[in-house]
Amino acid sequence: MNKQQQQALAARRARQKRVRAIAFGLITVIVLGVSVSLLVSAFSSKTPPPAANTIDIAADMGGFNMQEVRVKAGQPVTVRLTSLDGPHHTDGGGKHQWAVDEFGASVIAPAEGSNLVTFTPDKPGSYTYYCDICCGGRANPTMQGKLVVEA
Ligand SMILES: [Cu+2]
Repeated sequence: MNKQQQQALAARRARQKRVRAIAFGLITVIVLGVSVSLLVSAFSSKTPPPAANTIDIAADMGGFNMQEVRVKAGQPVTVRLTSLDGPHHTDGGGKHQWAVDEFGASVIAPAEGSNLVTFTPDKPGSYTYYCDICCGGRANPTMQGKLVVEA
C-alpha cells in the first residue's frame, strides 16, 4: 500500500466515522423525542390527578354507603367510586354511577372496580347525587345522597 492509498483509506474511515456519529445522534434525538412525547401524553391524559381531598364512596344494589357528603366550596374534590357488585348483575352489569348535575360531575365505576372524578363545587348549598344505572335509576331513593357544599 502506497502513501496515496493509505491517505484514501484514512479519509474513507474518517467519513464512515462521521456518518456513524450523525446516525447515532439522529437515533438518540428520535428516541429522546418519542420518550418525551410519551411522558407528556401520560401526564396530560384526560383524567386529572386526584385532588388533595379524596372521598371514597362505595355502592352496591342496596345503595351508597354514604347518604351525605360534605365538601368545601371552591376547593377541588375527588370522588373515588367503588362498585361492590359483580359483573353478573342483570341490572347495570354491576356498574354504578355517582353524579351531581349542578357541577357536571359524573363517574361510573365498573363491576368490582373503582373510578375517579375530580371537580370543584363552586356554589354553597345542598345538592343531590345519584346513580342512574341500576334499579330504577335516579328515581330509586336508595341510590341517592346529599352533597353539602359548605361556604
Ligand atoms: Cu347504582
